[in-house]
Amino acid sequence: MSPTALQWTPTHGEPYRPVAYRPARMPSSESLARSAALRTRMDERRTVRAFSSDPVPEQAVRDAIACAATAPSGAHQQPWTFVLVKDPAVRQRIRAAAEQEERTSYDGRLGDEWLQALRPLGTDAVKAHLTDAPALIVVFQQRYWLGPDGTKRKHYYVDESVGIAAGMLLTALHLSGLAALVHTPSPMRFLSQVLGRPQNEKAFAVIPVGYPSDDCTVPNLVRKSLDQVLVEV
Ligand code: IYR
Repeated sequence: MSPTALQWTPTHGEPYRPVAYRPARMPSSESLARSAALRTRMDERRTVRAFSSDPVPEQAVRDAIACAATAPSGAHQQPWTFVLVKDPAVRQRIRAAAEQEERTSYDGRLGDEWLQALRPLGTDAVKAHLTDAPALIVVFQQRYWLGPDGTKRKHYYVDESVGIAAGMLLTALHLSGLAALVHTPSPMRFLSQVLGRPQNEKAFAVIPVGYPSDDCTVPNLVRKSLDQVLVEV
C-alpha cells in the first residue's frame, strides 16, 4: 500500500519511521516563471462581499478543502474540521445569528478605534453574503483531540495550524476561479450550536464561496510593496 493510501488515525507515542522523499528538482528557470506568474495571479485576489447566487462547481470547493487539509500542523495533528454549508435554511439561520451579534458589535461593542479602522472597508452589520453565496465553509479548530470514549489529548499550535490551512484554502479557491470572504462574526459560539459541532471544536471563520455579483464593488485598497514587507539579512 502506498503511504498516501493509508487511512490516518491519531498518532501518539509511536516510533519515528521516516520514508524517502525525492521530489524531482525543478529547474530554476521554471521556478522563476512559476513564481512570477503566481505572484501576479495572487495579486488579483480580492475579498468579495457581494456574491451572485449562481451555483459553483461543488467538487472545486471540496478540492480546495482537500488542498487546505494538506497544511502543516503542530505534531501533525491536523486540528481542523471544514463544514461545507449548502442548505439555504442553515445559511439563513447562520445569517440571522451572525447579524444579531454584528449589530451589537457595530452599535458600540467594537469601540471607536476599531470602527474607525473598519470604515475604509465599508463593512456593516448586514451580512447578505451569508445567504447570497451558494456555499459557506465554516472552519473549526479542534482545540483538543476528543476520543470516542471521551478521552482528551492536547493539540499543539492550533491557531497557527488552522490559520495556515485557512490561507491555503483561500489560495486554492482563488486559483480555482472562486471568490471568497473571511467572515469572523464575534462571538462565534452560535456556529457550533447551529452546526451541531462537538465540544472540542471552536469556530475559526466563516468563508462564503461563490462568484462576485454583477454589481460587485470592492474597496480601492493598496497592498504594501514587497520592499515594505520584506527584510533581507
Ligand atoms: N466581524 C465584523 C467586523 C470586522 C472586523 C474586521 I478586523 C474586519 O476586517 C472586517 C469586519 C464583521 O464581519 O463585519
